[in-house]
Amino acid sequence: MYDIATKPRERAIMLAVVRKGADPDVVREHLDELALLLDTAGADVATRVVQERERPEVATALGKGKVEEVKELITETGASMVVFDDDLSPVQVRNLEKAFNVKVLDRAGVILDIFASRARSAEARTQVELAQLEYLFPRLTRMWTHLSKQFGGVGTKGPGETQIETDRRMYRTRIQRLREKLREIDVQRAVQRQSREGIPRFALVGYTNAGKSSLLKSLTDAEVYIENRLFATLDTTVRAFELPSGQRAVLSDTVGFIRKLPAQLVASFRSTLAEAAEADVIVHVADVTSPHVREHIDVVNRTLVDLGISQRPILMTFNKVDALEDRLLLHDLEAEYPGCVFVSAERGINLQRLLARMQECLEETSIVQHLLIPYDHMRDVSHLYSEVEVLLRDEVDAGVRLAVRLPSDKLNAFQRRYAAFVTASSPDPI
Ligand SMILES: Nc1nc2c(ncn2[C@@H]2O[C@H](COP(=O)(O)OP(=O)(O)OP(=O)(O)O)[C@@H](O)[C@H]2O)c(=O)[nH]1
Ligand SMILES: [Mg+2]
Repeated sequence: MYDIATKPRERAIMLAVVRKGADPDVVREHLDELALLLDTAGADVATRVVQERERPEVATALGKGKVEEVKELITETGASMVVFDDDLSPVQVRNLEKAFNVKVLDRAGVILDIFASRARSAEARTQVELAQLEYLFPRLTRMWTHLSKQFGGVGTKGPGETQIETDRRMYRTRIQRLREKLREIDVQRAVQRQSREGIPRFALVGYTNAGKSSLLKSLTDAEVYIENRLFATLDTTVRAFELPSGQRAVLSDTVGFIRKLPAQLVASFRSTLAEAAEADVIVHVADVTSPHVREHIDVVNRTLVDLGISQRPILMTFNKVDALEDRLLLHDLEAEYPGCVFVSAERGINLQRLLARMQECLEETSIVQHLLIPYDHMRDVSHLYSEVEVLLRDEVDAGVRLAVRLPSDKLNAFQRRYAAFVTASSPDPI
């Protein structure tokens, strides 16, 4: 992986291969975002090239004429790399690098590079390294095969090929080690989450730069890293806060999403994202000032589906209303996303309303159960306090009467565990 973030700023030529008749606004926006990604990675854009084709050329993505044109542009601008907004196959990268004599990356490669230079915690570093190796593995092995054919000796077991086998084994061993390490981290995280069992959990998710960390900070006073760059956050931070009812809850902030997030990253960040996966309510934060807010929402929703966490109740939250000029947009969005909230994390606008909606969403997804526990089972009472939210406690002749609230998906397990004590309902309204 090219470590472009630690080097002096580079110059890049950006390329998009689009179908004939593609909407130029959409193409521009995708390239604007790629430029932002490059900026974050430490490169400036020398120029942009858009090629319209029915489908990308198998060998080089671009047509012959375009390859020549880009070659000239490289000489003219002194660019040191060519970056495609589209996924490139290992063969395409190899052919293009040969033609251009500078490095060639695709969007996934740039995103991986940013993650690699920003990962700080052991967990994030392990996850990024695994994603990088998995991304590079097919590319390198095919490249090596190609090199061995080109440079290796005649015969089936030339020295080149032996080296490839050794390197491949090394890669595989490393990938194996990293996977094991991540499994250990998974277990640790699961234990941490278990210790918070019974406390309602909310997770902030959203497109990168939407203001998730800013919201965590303003809702919980957490000291978190906020920056006007993509992927400022790569870890999960969990902080306690209080709902309007006075009930304690936790809120987590995690890595942001983006279109074409490399599948390898999504896969290896699963343990970081597990906090969101197990949340009672997902707070989906979108930047209302982005002209592409709806597309961003779709990208996030699709990523949630990929991660298998789309069934959770989602509270749509539009951030940065302080900077929004088009007030009419609010009415449209309100109609499109009923029950959504408009806030400003930075100016503290509407945060009470957001908290109230969070509580409502939680109540909608939770179920109240009533129990009567005889006095000789007091241990179960203390268990309940650590496992679920106790809404009401009464001491009556027959024992302790409790009303507790629990997430609906825990109901079956709960009813099995406390079958002997669950009563139909409370004689008194809560
Ligand atoms: N105008 C305005 N800007 C905001 C608001 N909230 C956050 N920002 C800005 O938006 C940028 C991104 O904020 P973050 O909180 O880092 O966003 P994030 O969603 O955590 O981003 P990643 O971690 O990179 O995915 C920063 O420059 C913030 O100052 C807001 O309410 N209004
Ligand atoms: Mg963040």
